[in-house]
Amino acid sequence: MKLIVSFVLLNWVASYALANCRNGWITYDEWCCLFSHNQLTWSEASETCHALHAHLATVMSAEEQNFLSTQLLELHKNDPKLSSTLYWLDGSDLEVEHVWKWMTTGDILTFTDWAPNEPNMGENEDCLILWGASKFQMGDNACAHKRNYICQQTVDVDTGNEFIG
Ligand SMILES: [Ca+2]
Ligand SMILES: [Ca+2]
Repeated sequence: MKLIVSFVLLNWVASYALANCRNGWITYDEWCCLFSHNQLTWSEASETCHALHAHLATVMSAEEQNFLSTQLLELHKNDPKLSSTLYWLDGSDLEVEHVWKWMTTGDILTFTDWAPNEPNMGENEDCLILWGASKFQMGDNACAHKRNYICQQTVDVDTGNEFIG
């Protein structure tokens, strides 16, 4: 019984630690997410996330897609420019056309939520976006465009470790 209580307490402490993202970052599961206010090219956005010890956001499931699109719709609910607002994700088909990979891991995308008629521009559009015009479903976009971006990092769980042992 004591063990179970300890385990529950440990989980609670870990959850508490997980809930702490830096100011301005939003907690989701074991992630912290930052929705940018500025616009950069895909490469610049990727470098900016790295400088923050993060990477451009990956989307591994319908739940994650739903979280990001819901957050973005809320963030832009009174924004007249919603339909022309796009956010970079970590995905690219720069290496092999039509083969979309998460650049931070090199893994092929296993989940996609393409907007109608996307991806549509082949070699001219090699970077992955969430697109306001389609309630932030995915699209391909030219990497040199300046867009908003989403940085993502794993929550630092180290703060919970001092309770172990
Ligand atoms: Ca492409
Ligand atoms: Ca496109």
